Amino acid sequence: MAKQNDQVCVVKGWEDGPVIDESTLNDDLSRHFYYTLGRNKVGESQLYLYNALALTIRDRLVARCRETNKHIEQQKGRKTAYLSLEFLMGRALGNAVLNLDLDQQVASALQEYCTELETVAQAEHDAGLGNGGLGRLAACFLDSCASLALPVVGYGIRYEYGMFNQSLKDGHQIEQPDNWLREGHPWELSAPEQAKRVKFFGHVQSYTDKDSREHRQLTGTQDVLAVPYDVPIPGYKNNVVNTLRLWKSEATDEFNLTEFNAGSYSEAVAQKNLAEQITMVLYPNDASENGKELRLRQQYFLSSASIQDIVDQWVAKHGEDFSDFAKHHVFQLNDTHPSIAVAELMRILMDDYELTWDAAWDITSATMAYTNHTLLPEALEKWSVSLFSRLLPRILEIIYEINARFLAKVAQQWPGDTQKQRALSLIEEGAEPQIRMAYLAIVGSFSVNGVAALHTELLKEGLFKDFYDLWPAKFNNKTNGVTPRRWVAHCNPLLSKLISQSIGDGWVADFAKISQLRRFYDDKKFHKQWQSVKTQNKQRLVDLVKERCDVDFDVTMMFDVQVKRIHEYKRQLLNVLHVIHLYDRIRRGDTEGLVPRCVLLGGKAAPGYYMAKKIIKLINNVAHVINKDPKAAPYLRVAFLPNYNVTAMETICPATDLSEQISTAGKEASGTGNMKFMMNGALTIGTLDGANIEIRDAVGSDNFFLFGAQTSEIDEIKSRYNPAKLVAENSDLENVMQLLQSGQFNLFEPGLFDDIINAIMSPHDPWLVAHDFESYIAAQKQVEHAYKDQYYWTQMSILNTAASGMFSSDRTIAQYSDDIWHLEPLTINDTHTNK
Ligand code: 26Q
Repeated sequence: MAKQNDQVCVVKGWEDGPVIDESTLNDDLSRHFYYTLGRNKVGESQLYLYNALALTIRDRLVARCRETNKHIEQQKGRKTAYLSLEFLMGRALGNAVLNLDLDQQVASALQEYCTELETVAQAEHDAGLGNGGLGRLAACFLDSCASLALPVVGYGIRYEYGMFNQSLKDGHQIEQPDNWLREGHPWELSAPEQAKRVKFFGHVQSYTDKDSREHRQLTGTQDVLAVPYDVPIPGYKNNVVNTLRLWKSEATDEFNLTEFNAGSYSEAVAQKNLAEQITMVLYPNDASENGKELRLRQQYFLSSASIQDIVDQWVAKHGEDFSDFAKHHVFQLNDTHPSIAVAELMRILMDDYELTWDAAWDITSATMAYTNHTLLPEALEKWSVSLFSRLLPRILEIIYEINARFLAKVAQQWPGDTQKQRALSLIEEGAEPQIRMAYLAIVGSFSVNGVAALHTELLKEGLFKDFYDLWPAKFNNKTNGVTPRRWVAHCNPLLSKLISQSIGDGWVADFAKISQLRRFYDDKKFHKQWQSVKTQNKQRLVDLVKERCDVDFDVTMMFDVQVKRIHEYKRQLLNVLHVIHLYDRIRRGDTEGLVPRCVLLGGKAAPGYYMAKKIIKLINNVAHVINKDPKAAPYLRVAFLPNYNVTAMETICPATDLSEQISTAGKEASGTGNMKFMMNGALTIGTLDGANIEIRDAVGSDNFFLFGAQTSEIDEIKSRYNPAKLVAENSDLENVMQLLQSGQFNLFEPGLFDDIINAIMSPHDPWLVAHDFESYIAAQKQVEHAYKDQYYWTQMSILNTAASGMFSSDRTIAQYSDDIWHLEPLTINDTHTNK
């Protein structure tokens, strides 16, 4: 499209672009291969073929994306902007082929190149723009929004470097930069003409307009450009293609010019670097790392660019009348990371469009909604007031004003209670006053939600109790979910085929239908097929573990898996203690009832998290000792899979028998790995924490291995906690600690694990590892007992998959839409493929 005389000029006959259908896929693939990429040999690297195929698929996505946007433009209803510092997308190709229903055409087109989709797909780098659960949740949500035909746009950051690549050196984690864009990213389309200007630093000035109204204005700012890169998000076989808009920071031109005119060329270039630094790298911590200025810049950069984008679109369509804005827009804040958007929308409405405080506040507090993802008080985000006043002086003013007005309400509710005011203030007083971002998000939002039933209850009773007392109606639960497209249909094709043969293929779009599998739980033939699928999936994991860890797993053994970020609260340590216990039994010849197991652990530690890194080293040392002991080989093999990521999980979850979800009760907000395993027929050994509780409720207590202290018991246990006594009274634990202390796992590295031993033995251990050891070991015994009866185990496995319907992110998103967003689904016919 070209613009002429302010008229949009559309090429006749190409209003919607050329017609593209399946029959042209072959031709398009070769055109992209030979011409767009300029290759001429079929034997050329898979990378070119991957790129040609991605571009071929992208053409089809672009056509549908345009159509979807047209519908969103025309519709009168609301639209959601999902703001997140993280979108952990993984690979896009396989998912796009699945959602566009192109498997067969792609397979036949690739035949001409003597290859297949699975091979070509390996060339794609994971888009690892997230740390873990929160980022992957955002990615699953986008898939579900598109699949439910909901008008939702994701806003995030186009990090040049995503989550670091993890490798191991002598069992220690080594971080390497993830240069994921090096070989190009064929899915994105940039729109530099829609760049936004984000203002940092500067000074606030007042001026009075002709009606004697006072206004505030920022001067002397240092501006950075936010350039959008759009990634298409295809819905499942519904012709909807939504957009994920990722912002890249760039220097502004005149910014360089002023420096250049002053004769300081090098400073100008250095300033350019400063601007481009903002979107250079993802922070690899999944608990807040306090105080880093660059992180705050990222947060404001995303929030400001995204809010400007929506407001600019509004003004282009409706002019400067914002009275209906809140009817048409919702901003969902993925944790507090983009919560500065509350103040930014206020700033734009007041300073740029001259709305009064009250008018701006009515709009802001009716459009913002906040999702909390953590119960750990130490993980709640805070920023120093002094940093804010330097970097974002106008935003700080607005936050002060929000706080003043809010504290007046608090004073009304609790007259004379200054303690209450201090406790609820958005500003935490002290030597270095801090802004409490969660409080800003709660005060500025009409909805506050937790991510699992227990989590939401604990927020209401604990962390946010006073706010709940003030505004009970704001609080709601939205139990997390994961997309069954990626996490079953795509990653487990064998199981998908079996399921579809049995109950039809409606489950992919409507995962509640998966409950129909229950019918087969006592069907012998079905059992055999179910087991055969599991064994084949295990073989794929065997190959991966051999290649990455050089450890021999065996499909006839039980696959016991814990993969997730390494955190003390997730208690990988407890898992290791069980492994050491099994090894101790083997050494003592106490092998009766032992079920041969392959134990797999994987996950990244935040680079500055000392204990997490020690735990990785311990896992590797324990694995090393066990794997080289021939006595252990028939019973136990242990591996730590380096660089656990989305793509690795796609091989891991279909192959898992036993899913380890063993966090200290009350600490894991939800968990989502637990759901992926369940869908793929794994049984869970777990505590009553996060969504485990709902998983157990759904599948029935007989089909779940429960252990450990409950949340309600934790305080009392802590008040009398004495690990030394527990060790003395439990010979299994005593033996395990003995082995650890004896240096069995660190023969040439004395003292290496002292900090771990001390943590377990500390009466102040917040994670209660020693306390839950006994019941964990007992639950593991039940697992063995159950696994020995393969018929019984297979029944439970089928029941787990059959009961996993509610853990589809389609269900979660339907609830977000019904209760918070109030969106109308789009209906889009396939105008491009003439279907
Ligand atoms: C904040 C400030 C500065 C630097 C980093 C951060 C930061 C980044 C990522 C803080 C937290 C995160 C990620 C948190 C996270 O992944 N939480 C998980 O969210 C999942 C989805 O709701 C839940 O299932 C998990 O229980 C929860 O731990």
